[in-house]
Amino acid sequence: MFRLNLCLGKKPIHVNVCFEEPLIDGPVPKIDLPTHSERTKLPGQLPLGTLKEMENFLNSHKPLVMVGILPEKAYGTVLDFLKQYKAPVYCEGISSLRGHPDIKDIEIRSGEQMIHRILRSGVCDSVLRIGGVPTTRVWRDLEDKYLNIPVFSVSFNHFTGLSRPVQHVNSLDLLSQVEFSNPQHENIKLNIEDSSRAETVRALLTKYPESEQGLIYSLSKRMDGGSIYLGNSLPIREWDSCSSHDARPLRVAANRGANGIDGQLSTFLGWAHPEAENWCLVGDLTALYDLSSLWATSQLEARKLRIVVINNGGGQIFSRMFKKEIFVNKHQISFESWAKMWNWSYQKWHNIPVNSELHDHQIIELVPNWEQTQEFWKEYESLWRE
Ligand SMILES: Cc1ncc(C[n+]2csc(CCOP(=O)(O)OP(=O)(O)O)c2C)c(N)n1
Repeated sequence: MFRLNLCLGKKPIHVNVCFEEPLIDGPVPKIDLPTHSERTKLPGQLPLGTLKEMENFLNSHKPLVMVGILPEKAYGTVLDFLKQYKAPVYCEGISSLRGHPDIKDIEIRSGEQMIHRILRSGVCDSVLRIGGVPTTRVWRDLEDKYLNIPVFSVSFNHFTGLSRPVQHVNSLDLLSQVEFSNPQHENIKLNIEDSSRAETVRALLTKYPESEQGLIYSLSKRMDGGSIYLGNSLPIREWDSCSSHDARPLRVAANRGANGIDGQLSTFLGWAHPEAENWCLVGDLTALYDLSSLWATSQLEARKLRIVVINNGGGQIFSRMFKKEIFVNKHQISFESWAKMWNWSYQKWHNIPVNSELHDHQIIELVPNWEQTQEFWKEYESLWRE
């Protein structure tokens, strides 16, 4: 990660330069950065696709659609396309289309593991990516595990998001012009399996209401209609697997791509919507990395701001990756004094209250029940064992 803090004119600018995986898995080739007019020749990318190429792809494949982050102005175009094309679709939370009632019959709702099943079974023979580079782990597996699965990507920038050749068009607007015949998907069988699994996951979320996942499920309902910013690290993944499909947030976003746990609260403060209830969901280490962000409070325009810090005592994403505690950076820090320092209101929650009065500058320390979280994981993982 390469970071640069600039102060140009009146506005501070924080630039996170993002490098795509694979990072340093082998010798590093020299890359001559392309000029603007040469961008279509980025390494690993075929010549810029056209409408015709996209039509050929859509008509000759049975793709699984993955939708990543979208600009707000593209929500309608993408939704219309999905409704007409009718292929199975996995919408990441940050697409803001997750759980949209119009795609209920085609949306994969039981979780990322279902994508693996679909790709392995051959129900879908390719991937159509729409929007930003997906944060979902499966996307990375397209580099090696699913190397033979063709990928077509329709985005709003030049990043193909994979180091292997990908057909890529840099315009979401093309989705409203493209013509196709509907693919022959085996949707019915797929839907039954997905719905019953989604139902089982929901049952687990209510069985363990104070687990980290159960809290996110209930909180997502409480955030209905809100503007939601997801910070690192588990909140992004847990939102995708555990938030309620019935909740309809106004917009959901994250600062992924940069991947840094720094600057997340500052991003949220700048991104907050003047009319909506703004929620920020971050891990405790992520919050600790940006404690000074609240210094800007006195300069903020009036906004309803709720920062929810999931305090699970460290970087718990690593507790599942590595068996060594040292990676977790365990701590017993509480966020009450931090709230006090910047004159924000503070509440500590062990469950999600149905009604609780919140202030415009509100910090909520959300403390999951460790045992319930572990029990949830155990049962959740056993669901997906073949
Ligand atoms: C600037 C920066 N430093 C370190 C990392 C490595 N990193 C990724 S996730 C993570 C832990 C995040 O912990 P927390 O915010 O508590 O979230 P949790 O894992 O508990 O969900 C760390 C240290 C990073 N991504 N960015």
